[in-house]
Amino acid sequence: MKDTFFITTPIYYTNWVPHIGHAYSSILADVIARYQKISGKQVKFSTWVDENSQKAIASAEELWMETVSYLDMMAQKHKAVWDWLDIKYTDFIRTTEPRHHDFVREVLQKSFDNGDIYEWEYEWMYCVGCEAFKKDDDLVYLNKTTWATFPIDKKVVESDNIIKVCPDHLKTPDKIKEKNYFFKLSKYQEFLEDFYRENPDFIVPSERYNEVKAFVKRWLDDFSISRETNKFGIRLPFDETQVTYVWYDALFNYLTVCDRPHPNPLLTKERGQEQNDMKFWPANLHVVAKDIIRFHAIYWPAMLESAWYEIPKQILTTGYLTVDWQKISKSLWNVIDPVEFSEKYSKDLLTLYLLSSFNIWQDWDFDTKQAILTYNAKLANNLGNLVNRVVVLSLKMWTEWLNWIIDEEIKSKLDDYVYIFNHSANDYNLKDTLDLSFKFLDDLNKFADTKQPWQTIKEESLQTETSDVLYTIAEWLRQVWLNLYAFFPEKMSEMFIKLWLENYSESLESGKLNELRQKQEVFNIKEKWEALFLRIDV
Ligand code: ME8
Repeated sequence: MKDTFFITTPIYYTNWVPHIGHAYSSILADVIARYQKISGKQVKFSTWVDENSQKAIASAEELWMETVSYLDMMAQKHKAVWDWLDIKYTDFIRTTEPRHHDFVREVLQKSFDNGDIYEWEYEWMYCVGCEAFKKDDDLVYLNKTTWATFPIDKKVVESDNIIKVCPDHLKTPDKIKEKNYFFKLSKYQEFLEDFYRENPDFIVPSERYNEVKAFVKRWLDDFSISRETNKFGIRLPFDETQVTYVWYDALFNYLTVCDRPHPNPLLTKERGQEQNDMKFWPANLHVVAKDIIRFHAIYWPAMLESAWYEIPKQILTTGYLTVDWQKISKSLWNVIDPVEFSEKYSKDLLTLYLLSSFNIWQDWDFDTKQAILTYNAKLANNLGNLVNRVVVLSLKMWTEWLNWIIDEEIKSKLDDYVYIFNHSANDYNLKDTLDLSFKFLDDLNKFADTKQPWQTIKEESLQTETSDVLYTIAEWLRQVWLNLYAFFPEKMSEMFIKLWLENYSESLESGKLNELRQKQEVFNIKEKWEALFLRIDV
């Protein structure tokens, strides 16, 4: 039986189609899932849409559409983006599906029976943009003349011109006074602190973990898990007049996809799923950005503990992308569509830029010119040139390479490379794996410069030496391609075929990365190749 690996992306809101920020999380998760799969794990990868939100209802109203028709349309639009970008999810979920409603009602009932949910009438503020409750501390002042914001200060007097707003959406939260049900988060404070202590790698990177720990240490308020006035959503099983708070329902999507596989048997069969996928729980990895870390790192473990489920192993938290240094937003007209972008420049360019140009903990301003330069330097030049060199020279040698030897010094570098690559990939440190691979290719380019096979090839007496050098380069390239397959599967498959390694993609897809790494291959280059990564003009 293969080891299992379960990875998730957030389920995205459908008030708009996914932009480059959403694509960042999905591409990151996709590469990790692919790497785990080629390394031999049985992978489950879930994604799709969070539909019981007020934002989506408001968007439907703006378009004069029925909520349900709007949601159907948007769910398809989202799916089309991920399919176009070749995100190889194995599971997809809409939170309006009956299987999710049933499951959420079941877990709510469990927590209610445990005494973790109670009724309370209260007055609070709610930001629809965040789909979250707000306290004064969470808000900032906005000067409506200058649009400048500044921290809440007791000395400032609110006026028509100076108002309190949510710092992310610059809107005054709605004031709500109603009867709600609350989850006893405060009861779980000690549990969470113990859990964090015992699981020092629960959140990566550690900067984000420290923020979460500091937050929990201060004070945890119980939070509202239902709304009286909303009509759309999942009804509470113990009070049908109330609808479940969108975050309480959304987080459980990760478990619904395990406990209740997709209802369409055709899809389930196609994706090789079984009736119940609970063997994948607890999830190995949730990929999220920093905006929703508190929901995943604080609410979620407590909600799981309350309903007697194990807690996921790790949360990988990215920074936030901006465009022109502004929050990505349709009202600012700075939304970059990942499909349009990839159609214009290639998906490989997008993947390379998002995963190699900055560290996961960093916020980053998306820069198209920089993305092109990175692609030209790394894929078109560094990798492309080396491939070209080895192909042109091999053609001149008119010989098949059998059992050629690898240069000893290079051999030890190769072993180090593969070892560290694995280590970084298993730590989900994709920037390191790419940096390492391109550094390795640099070294190989230098090796070629030193050995000058294009000179030695002219000497009959140096034939063996020349073919050894070429074999070394080809073998080294083969190793890099194996590692880069998870990032650029289509192009790497083409490369394998050109080296006459016909069955490679199939073997990788069935988890044979390590076996292929150990193989001794005979290369046989018979024809000139077109460049696979064409340079792009800036
Ligand atoms: O929060 N930079 O959905 P959402 C980086 N439905 N990542 C970004 C980003 C940006 N500018 N913009 C979006 C929700 N993301 C909830 C999630 S999960 C149980 C429920 C990515 O549509 C990133 O992963 O607002 C972020 O956490 C997520 O999209 C927020 O997506």
